[in-house]
Amino acid sequence: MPILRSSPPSPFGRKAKIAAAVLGLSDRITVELTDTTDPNDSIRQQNPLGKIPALVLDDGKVLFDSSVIVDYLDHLAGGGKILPEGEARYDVLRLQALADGIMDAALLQVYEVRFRPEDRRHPEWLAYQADKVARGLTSLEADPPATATPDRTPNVGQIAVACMLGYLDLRFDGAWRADHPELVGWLKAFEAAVPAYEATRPPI
Ligand SMILES: N[C@@H](CCC(=O)N[C@@H](CS)C(=O)NCC(=O)O)C(=O)O
Repeated sequence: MPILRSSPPSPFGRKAKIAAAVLGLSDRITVELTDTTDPNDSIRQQNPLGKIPALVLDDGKVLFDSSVIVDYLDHLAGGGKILPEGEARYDVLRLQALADGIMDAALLQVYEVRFRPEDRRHPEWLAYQADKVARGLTSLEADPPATATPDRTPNVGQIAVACMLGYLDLRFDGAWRADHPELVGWLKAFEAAVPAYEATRPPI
């Protein structure tokens, strides 16, 4: 059975877990806790980048990053379910890239604070990353993704946006909510339509 290396707070790992759930694959994947900061954790052998998520297949091959994993899960489920074929695929991949990029910029801010002593932090660098998050949210607020509904499997773009907003809730106290009413409503609909979102909510 494939093993998903992840950790509850990881928004990228959450993407893979929600993708597996909406594709009906959760029972076919084991989730194994990973500590990326522990040099003895086998993640560094499995993924040379030492990042999660990583999906260890039965033959020992390891897939990363999250965009590759969700593509593979879609393939396992028959294809075309969370990643449409044809022209629409590129809208979904673009949306995923935007949400992933916002998560990257948010994560870099968290790491700057977590890994650097206070006197060596770089405020301009933090502001540079914060601007990426702000611009990304502004563009999504102006042109929100399609609303998720219970009768349609969400695509990887929608899943990534939900995980990104969830990460901003977790690590930035949901400050985004004040200025992005469209996205607040969008996430509410996603939560109602996709039970896996609540099931994968990271502990505070
Ligand atoms: N582009 C990667 C990003 C993955 C990522 O940044 N994961 C974080 C946890 S959410 C991580 O493993 N950080 C540890 C590190 O950067 O060493 C993906 O989509 O999987």
